[in-house]
Amino acid sequence: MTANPMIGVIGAGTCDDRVRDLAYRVGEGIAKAGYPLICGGLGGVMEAACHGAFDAGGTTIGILPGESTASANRYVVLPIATGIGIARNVIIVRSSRVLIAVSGGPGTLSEMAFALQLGVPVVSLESHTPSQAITIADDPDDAVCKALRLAGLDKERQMSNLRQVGTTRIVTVRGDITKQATDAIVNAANSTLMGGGGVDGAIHRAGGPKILEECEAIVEESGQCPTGDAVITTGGNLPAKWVVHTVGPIWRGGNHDEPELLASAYQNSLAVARSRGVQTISFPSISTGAYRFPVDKAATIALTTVAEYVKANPFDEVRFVLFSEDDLNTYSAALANLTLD
Ligand code: AR6
Repeated sequence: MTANPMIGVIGAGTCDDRVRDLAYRVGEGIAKAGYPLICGGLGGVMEAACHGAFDAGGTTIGILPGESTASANRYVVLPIATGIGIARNVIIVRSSRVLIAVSGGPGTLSEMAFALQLGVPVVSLESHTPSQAITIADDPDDAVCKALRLAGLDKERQMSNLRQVGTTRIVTVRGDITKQATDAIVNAANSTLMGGGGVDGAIHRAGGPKILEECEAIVEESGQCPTGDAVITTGGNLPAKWVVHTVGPIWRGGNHDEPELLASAYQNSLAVARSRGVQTISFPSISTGAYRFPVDKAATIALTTVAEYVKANPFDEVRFVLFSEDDLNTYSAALANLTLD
């Protein structure tokens, strides 16, 4: 086994939407666990896995045949000549601590056999695999978890940025919320709903004027949004279909119902998102910027409230998108410490 913490992903160049979705989620899972991903091929599984990792803020290396120009700006590409597929496979297998096979034909099979020969463990999402490979059909999250465990990487990094509550994944990532391709993202707005600085400004800038127009219509019809409440607009030009606008409390020492109001901002955001059929949603760290709520207290309230809510009202994923490394560490520690019964 190599000392490298890189995770290899292999699979077919030509594949259907189902396989592409599996590959995307494998890439995403690897990035969220904090590991770099290396994969190769022509489009298909490689593209989807790289995009999944890229969207989750991870590092990816795609090894492409010479002529391919596929999305080269989204990840590091090592172009090598077509026709030396074997060399490509050697690079991937040799660079990987563990290999995940998504789906493929004879080429993928021979890569798996080669990896196993070298002592690199293999987790496969399809059933036609060498007998020493671990087979996990159709469950990319489980495949990533098993792969990390097989490679001994889960002990190094405790997976503290992912917890499963019933059928809901709660994750913490570092990134920019305007780039998240979840069904909805949440805006830390103010009661006027007319935009502002921080994450509010970033969302209106990236989403375009349509979001403000919808906010104006809401205020005209129902008035301003009270602290702890939430409303919803479409996502304008954002990758997310919806934007939930919620108003967190301003920190005034902690004795002015700040914890209850913050919890209520999270609950009402989830409720209004559910009313539109949202299955995946990204939150920023509400109230901890301009509104000065201490981030460690806010993280515990946010995660406890969300975990409690999704027990009765599941989502596919609730993602916390933290802007700084410090905030990510604070939220990840709170997530790891969360008591779930
Ligand atoms: N993606 C993710 N997080 C971000 C981003 C981003 N693009 N930009 C900033 N953050 P704040 P609040 C983080 O001040 O405390 C506005 O003017 C930021 O680092 O945006 O609820 C509103 O109009 C911090 O950790 O929200 C209100 O008047 C977190 O998002 C007021 O600020 C929240 O910081 C709301 O204040």
